[in-house]
Amino acid sequence: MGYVAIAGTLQGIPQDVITRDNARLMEAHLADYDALAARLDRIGLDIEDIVAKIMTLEVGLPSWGLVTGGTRFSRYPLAGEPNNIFEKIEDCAAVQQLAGLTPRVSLHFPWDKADDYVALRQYAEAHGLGFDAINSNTFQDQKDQKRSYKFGSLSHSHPSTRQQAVEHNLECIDIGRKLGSKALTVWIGDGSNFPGQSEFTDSLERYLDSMRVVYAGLPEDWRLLIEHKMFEPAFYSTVVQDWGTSILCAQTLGEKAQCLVDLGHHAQGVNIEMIVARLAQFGKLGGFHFNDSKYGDDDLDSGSINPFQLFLVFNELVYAEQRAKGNFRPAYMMDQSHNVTDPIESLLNSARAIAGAYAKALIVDRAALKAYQADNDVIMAHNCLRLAFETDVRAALAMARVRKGGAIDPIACYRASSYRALKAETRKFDPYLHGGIV
Ligand code: PSV
Ligand code: MN
Repeated sequence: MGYVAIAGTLQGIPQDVITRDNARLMEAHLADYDALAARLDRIGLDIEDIVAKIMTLEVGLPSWGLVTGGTRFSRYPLAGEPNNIFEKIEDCAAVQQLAGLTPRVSLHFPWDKADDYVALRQYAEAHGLGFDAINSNTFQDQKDQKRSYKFGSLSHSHPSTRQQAVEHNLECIDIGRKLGSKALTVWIGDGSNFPGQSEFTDSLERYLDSMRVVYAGLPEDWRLLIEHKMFEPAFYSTVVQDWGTSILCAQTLGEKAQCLVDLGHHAQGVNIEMIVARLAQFGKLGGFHFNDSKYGDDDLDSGSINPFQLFLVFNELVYAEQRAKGNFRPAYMMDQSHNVTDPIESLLNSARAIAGAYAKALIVDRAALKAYQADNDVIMAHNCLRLAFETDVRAALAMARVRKGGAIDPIACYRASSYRALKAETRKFDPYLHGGIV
């Protein structure tokens, strides 16, 4: 099936809608931009350098984040939401058009299975999109699957179940090659719900044995991203529970193995920005799943609960980027579940929050910060961060979007386009579809 044959328009948000909406806001935007430029100039920064840097930021979209998510209690579908990976690509393209920093989609298999990956790649390319890390799924049982993952997958006590999980990961690599992806992200739900249910050391050994086979199947220029998670679905222990186990596994497996940090996968109160610094320092920070949380793995919109934490994470990322001099390239992706909002609007807001945190981290006066730290001037060192965080950088973000052909106000523009309502006219809608993630 070629992409031409697939229903849907190649143009998601009509260009004239973007142009019209930008014209409406341009005067105020330029006034805000000049004011921010003057403010940055006073602290020795050229706004043009900041905008140029913001324009280089790229964050992958999660294919599973384009449909309304759900909890284990219910899911409330939205008319006009996508039914398959081709329709998800269309929605990703709309996000990319408006926000300009999400040029790739991260797929999840088997959720995103297609008959023809060459056609899928062409379809994405025609929409201006590529593919980010491929995610394997050995945390659910699929129809016709021989062995169950109820008691684990890559670390399962039975070799045949481990073998099946390994084969699935190898198949993901194979699909990813066809799509032009360059990384495989492995998150497993393996763990235990009861003390005594499984042996910590043995299960990690079995996991590593399986991962060695997956690692051996990686193409030369690929990375293997290990995603840790402290709990859920296993609630007593998980096999890859934290960044310590993750980095040990990555170091054991080799160069191409790195760690992926999902912001929702830690104990409450954990200093995640410090984990970021440690992983980056030892060359093992390979990827990110951005989201936000109040309690656990809530998968809320990036920056919606704790924007200061997001800024502090980016403060470490920018420092690592500057220290590495071009040799630091973690794959930034979002991993969110949009249960009560239009997913496109949530992703647009998240893109803005992520870019905003990056921009604020860029304007931290690092020379002054180092000097204050050396002098143990606590308040002034802290204020170096606070002042950057408190700066309103929205005009710089808007300028970066406009220069990429995007919108000054992405959500206003999206609403003006009636995109979702138009999709609701052509896309199949099943209000009784209750699965959490499809
Ligand atoms: C697990 O909670 C996770 O963060 C992993 O990245 C999965 O692939 C994703 O969520 C699935 O929703
Ligand atoms: Mn994740």
